[in-house]
Amino acid sequence: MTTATAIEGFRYYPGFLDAARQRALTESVMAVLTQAPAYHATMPKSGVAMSVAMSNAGRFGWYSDKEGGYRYIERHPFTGQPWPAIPDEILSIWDAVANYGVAPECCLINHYRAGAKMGLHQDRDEQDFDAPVVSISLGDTAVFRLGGLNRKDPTRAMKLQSGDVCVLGGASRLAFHGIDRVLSGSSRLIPGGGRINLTLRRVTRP
Ligand code: MD6
Ligand code: FE
Repeated sequence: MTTATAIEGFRYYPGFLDAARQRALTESVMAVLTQAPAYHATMPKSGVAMSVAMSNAGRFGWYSDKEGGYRYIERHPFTGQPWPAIPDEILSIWDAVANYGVAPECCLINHYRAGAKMGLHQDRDEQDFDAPVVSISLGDTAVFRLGGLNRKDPTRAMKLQSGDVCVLGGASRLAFHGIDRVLSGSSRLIPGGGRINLTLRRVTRP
């Protein structure tokens, strides 16, 4: 049996946000989603819709569709409006854990309803891999899978609960990762149920 060794630069902060901060954060995310409604991006070439609903805050938003592929765009693809600003309480989490001198430019909001998951992938649509990606979990518990720099490398599964924060920096910045499944009904935080994951990113080089 092989065990994946912990990859350099990956940090996990279980229970980083207490219940009150989780509620406050959820309210600000819901306010962003009112301005910038979540949508189902489609995969390049196949055009198959992703099971996770997405939206963004910040100067740039991550998006994908059949023709254009994976990319960052400065306006909501359907409303045409600029993305809402990243709420201050989200920026303060970056300040606390990113160890990177400049503010993030994108907060990708991933909303998992029953049955949604995310295949193993690398986050490599950014120009700046020196900046980490900071992930914040809210709502239902997820089974997160973290591998290495090659798709075939051994992986390990870990549960991400509401209030957990993790950082993919250093060598782990380009590690393969995904969400195997979400444990439906494990939390009552998100209105209507499910899980919300926020990832904070730099898109351009400072
Ligand atoms: C999720 N997370 O937790 C998916 N990406 O729903 C990610 O894809 C991710 O957790 C980059 C860095 C950390 C992550
Ligand atoms: Fe990712």
